[in-house]
Amino acid sequence: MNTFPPLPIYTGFNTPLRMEVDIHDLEIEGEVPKDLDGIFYRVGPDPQCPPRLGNDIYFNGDGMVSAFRFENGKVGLKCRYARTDKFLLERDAGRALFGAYRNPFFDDPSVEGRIRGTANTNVVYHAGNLLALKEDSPPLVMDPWTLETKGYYDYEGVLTSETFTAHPKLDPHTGEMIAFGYSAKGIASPDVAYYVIDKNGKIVHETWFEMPYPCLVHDFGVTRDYVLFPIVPVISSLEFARAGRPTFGWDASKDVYLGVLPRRGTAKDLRWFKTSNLFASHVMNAFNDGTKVYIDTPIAESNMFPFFPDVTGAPFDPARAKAHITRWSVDYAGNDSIGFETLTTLAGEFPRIDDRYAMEAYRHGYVCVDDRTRPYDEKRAGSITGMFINCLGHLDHATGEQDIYYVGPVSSLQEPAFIPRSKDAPEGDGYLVALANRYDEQRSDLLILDAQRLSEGPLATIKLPLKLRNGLHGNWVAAEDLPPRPVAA
Ligand code: V55
Ligand code: FE
Repeated sequence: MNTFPPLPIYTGFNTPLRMEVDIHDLEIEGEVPKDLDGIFYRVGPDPQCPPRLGNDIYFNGDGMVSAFRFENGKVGLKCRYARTDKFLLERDAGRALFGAYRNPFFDDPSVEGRIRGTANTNVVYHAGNLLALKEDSPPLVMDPWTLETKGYYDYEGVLTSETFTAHPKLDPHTGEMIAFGYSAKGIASPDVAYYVIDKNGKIVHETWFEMPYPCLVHDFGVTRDYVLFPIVPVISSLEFARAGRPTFGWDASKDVYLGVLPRRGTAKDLRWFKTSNLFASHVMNAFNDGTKVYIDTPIAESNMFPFFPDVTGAPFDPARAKAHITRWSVDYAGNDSIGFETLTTLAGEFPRIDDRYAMEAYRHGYVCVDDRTRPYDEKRAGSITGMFINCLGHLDHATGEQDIYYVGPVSSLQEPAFIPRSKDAPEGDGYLVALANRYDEQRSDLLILDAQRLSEGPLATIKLPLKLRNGLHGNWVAAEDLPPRPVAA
């Protein structure tokens, strides 16, 4: 009952940590810039209990939030589980009560109707709250200093969508948070709820619409004037779920759509643009010039999620799952076609930007690169399972230049976050922070690189005495934007 099955997602570097950590002053090689004052938050799946059904997908692990506190050249680390309803019920029971990912039909009857979220996908700070997010459930509020969980939040009852994206966008000019929930009326429902939340954390705009088919809508784009919904056929089906198959699957027969809505528009203003089948998930940035609207995402020829299998039974094709950052363009006032321009030869996913330039024309993008032509020492590091990132790439959209950091043959990287050198530094002038998985030592390091000089390698390596298994997303928050620090935090 308390042992994890000996599967790749539960063993080696993926062994669940299940440990909450406080380290006041981590060892550092090199120099952490003394004026960096803030917290790098990140979150990832870390299952508390062995899987109820004998196996599970990586995306269904309980959210473990890490907070790296930077102050005066020193760095501390705090890790806490997001105490979701699921986490608390299972801790109480001493075993897993919730079964498969986004599938309630194989849960213990005692948890029927409970929120199934794991809060494992992103941690976003807005209006004084740290929000731990999973796209199948409402935001879970945590204290930004103590990481104490306050509970799920429905915006004083105004959030009626059952779901809330893990990729809301913060408007650097207005302080608004732009968000949506898909399958907002339950698993595999086609409904999308779109929300604008003001800088004080109040929902000030809402509209509902239906997507062309029920599917996974992991990320979206926001420009100064429009909001963009890429619809890619990672379809969902209640029939699949009831049959005990994965609720989501890849349907290569379906077209791809881009929904474009004015930011304060309602369903009647929504336009659908259309193209043939392709795969996309994360968004680097989006912007508009009048009615011409652009969104930059990695695009692959086919499905990148082997655990959401092809609905026809076709095998997963890793070669066709390689993604390249591509600019989509549409004209809100024009016809329904979509133009595409590939922006790089680098294959990768997990795009980031200098978030001060979100929603507008921008120059600097960063991407996690999977480059199998680089050396990998399988003898020392073990075989690769799942997501693998061995380089960080900087794309200068103005010059087309690429600057690349390679992490070496016994390591891989997790998604970085950009930290501006100062509040008013020019775009791209700052740092990237990223976790490095040291497979040979079963340990993690947090690296700080100069975002303009990635190929020179880290300015500082913050040494962890433990490993943090692959997480999903995280964000830097400057101390001046946080609430006052409580005395003992
Ligand atoms: C993604 C990740 C998720 C999820 C749905 O990267 C999509 C895509 C970590 O959880 O539930
Ligand atoms: Fe994501």
